[in-house]
Amino acid sequence: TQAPVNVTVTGAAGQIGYALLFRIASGQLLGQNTPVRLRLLEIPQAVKAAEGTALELEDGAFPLLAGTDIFDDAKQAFEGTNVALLVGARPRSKGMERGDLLEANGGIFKPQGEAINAGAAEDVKVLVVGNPANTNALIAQSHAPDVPADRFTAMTRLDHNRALAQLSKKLGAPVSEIKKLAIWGNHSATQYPSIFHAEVAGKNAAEAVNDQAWIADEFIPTVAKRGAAIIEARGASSAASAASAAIDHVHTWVNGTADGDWTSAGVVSDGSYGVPEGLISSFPVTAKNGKYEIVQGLEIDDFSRQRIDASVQELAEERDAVKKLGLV
Ligand code: NAX
Repeated sequence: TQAPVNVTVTGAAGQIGYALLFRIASGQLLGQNTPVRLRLLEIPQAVKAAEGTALELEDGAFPLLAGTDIFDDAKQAFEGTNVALLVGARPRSKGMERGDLLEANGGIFKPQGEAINAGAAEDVKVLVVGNPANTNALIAQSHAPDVPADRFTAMTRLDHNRALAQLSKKLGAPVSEIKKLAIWGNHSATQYPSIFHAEVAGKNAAEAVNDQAWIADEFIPTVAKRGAAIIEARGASSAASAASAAIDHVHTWVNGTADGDWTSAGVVSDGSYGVPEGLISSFPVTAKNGKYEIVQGLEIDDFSRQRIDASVQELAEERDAVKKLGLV
């Protein structure tokens, strides 16, 4: 049998962690033939709660779970890791300025990047979920000079899935028939979910919708502000849907996208579509042989251009802010 794959999850005692760990243990991250060993990272105050979750993982008697170890030290948690899910982050508290938020997260993602650089496995794949996800990923990546930059990604798959669901409802078509949706830019309210290249049962989705006002005034804001709507309704931020999207992101990365389809992920820009090189921005991406690649050669209309530029501008500002703080 195959040796277990090491999966590190940070923020393991948080609400996304709680939804995520059981799905990893059940084989949904890497498949039913791949045993996993979980390495949980938490801050010292939350280690006890993580230990409680580890007891429950044991009680799941998952055939693929080779064991669970808990750490409060990043160097140890990322030792030998093959898949790193960076979920734990510093949330924005009342009255906190963006600079303070970026600085607090720099204090988390810089040492984690260094720890990945020092000890992760050769084939490590990193997904940053903790917000601000794109810029946290950039901070971690810039402190891991020995790891290929394309191993660092940020999660926009939840936005992608939200967009799929909204379009599916609008057209009365199952999500399985929708292809080539794309989230562009930052995982924030400026993100641009685009249906202009999307296909529904083989037809162009924007033509099938045939309602520009719905796209501009309903679809885009509903997807971009869905996180706030969940908080409003549930009294807590998205957790199970975020965990589900993290599973999808890694599963696709490892297993590839279907022919004739793509997905969305925050990846290091190579300058494609005018997105400055080095920024971690969401793009339409395909996955093949364990690599995400930006879909090339798409025509970008004026409506899309403006929205992509606005979100990328925000990413550039976040990068400049963390640069000033000496974090990248
Ligand atoms: P919780 O506050 O429930 O859990 C976060 C956990 O991280 C806590 O247990 C905390 O102790 C831990 N933590 C803090 N600093 C740490 C460190 N240095 N090392 C290890 N663990 C640390 O938050 P939760 O709801 O689970 O959300 C986690 C993150 O995901 C947040 O930043 C949130 O904003 C972000 N999200 C990102 C999404 C995306 O699509 N990219 C969507 C969902 C979610 O909002």
